[in-house]
Amino acid sequence: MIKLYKKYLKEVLSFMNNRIMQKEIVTDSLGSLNSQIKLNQPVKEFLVLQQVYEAGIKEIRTKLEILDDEFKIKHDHNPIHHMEYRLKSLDSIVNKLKKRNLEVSLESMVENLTDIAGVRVICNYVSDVYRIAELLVKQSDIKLIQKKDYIKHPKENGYRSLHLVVEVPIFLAERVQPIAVEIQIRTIAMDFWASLEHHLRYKSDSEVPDGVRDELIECAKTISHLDYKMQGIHEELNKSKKRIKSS
Ligand code: 0O2
Repeated sequence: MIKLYKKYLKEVLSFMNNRIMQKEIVTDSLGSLNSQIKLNQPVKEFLVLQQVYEAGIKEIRTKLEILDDEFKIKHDHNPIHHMEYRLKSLDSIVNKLKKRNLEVSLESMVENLTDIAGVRVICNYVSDVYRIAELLVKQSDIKLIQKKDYIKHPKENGYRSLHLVVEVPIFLAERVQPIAVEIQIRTIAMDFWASLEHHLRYKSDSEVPDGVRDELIECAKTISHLDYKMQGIHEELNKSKKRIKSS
């Protein structure tokens, strides 16, 4: 399988990475690629699957946008600040399967990896994180597969975020395919920390020194404190708005 991939890996990867950078992901990639290079079957199958995962992202994205719009109309507040999306690249899929000593095949990828389609939802306040998660998960066509609450139970390094893996049905021409989508929901402040921590970790070739690790944990605590303080201010403002309206 790897041998077959290797033959076309370079073309496919550069094509896909370009598309992902343009945030268009892989819509009509099959058509464009077919005209550029002669595809072999595994690559074609991979791209077909990529399109289904892309559809999973679109479904979740639309559902979240609808919830955000409705919330704005009803409560004069957008819980979502912004969203980011990504499809896992072919090389990170292969690396992850190898790292877990799993077979490198399309079947194994579908069966074992739940983060091929990823959506990151950046919310304004901590309460928005839970509200959005609850509203999404209770929809009748959404199946919750996994929930990791790193806000209530932060990781040792200070990482905070709510992680969900949900399954959403994709209606194709001849079948309905349930697709797993990983959703990371966190506040702007938590995202600020996670982005910098990720950058620092990947930039340093050596292990992160203990002192730096402790400082990062301290920063995460400060940020969390700030999050709850901002939420308090937001709630106070809401109350005073309501008081003014009713007087
Ligand atoms: P990428 O490129 O970000 O997608 P699993 O994904 O299930 O094999 P794990 O660690 O059990 O592995 O899953 P978990 O805890 O749900 O974390 C998955 C993703 O959360 C990671 O994806 C990161 O995006 C993010 N994440 C988890 N822990 C940290 C952390 O300590 N710091 C930061 N900055 N991000 C974190 P990947 O797989 O790393 O890759």
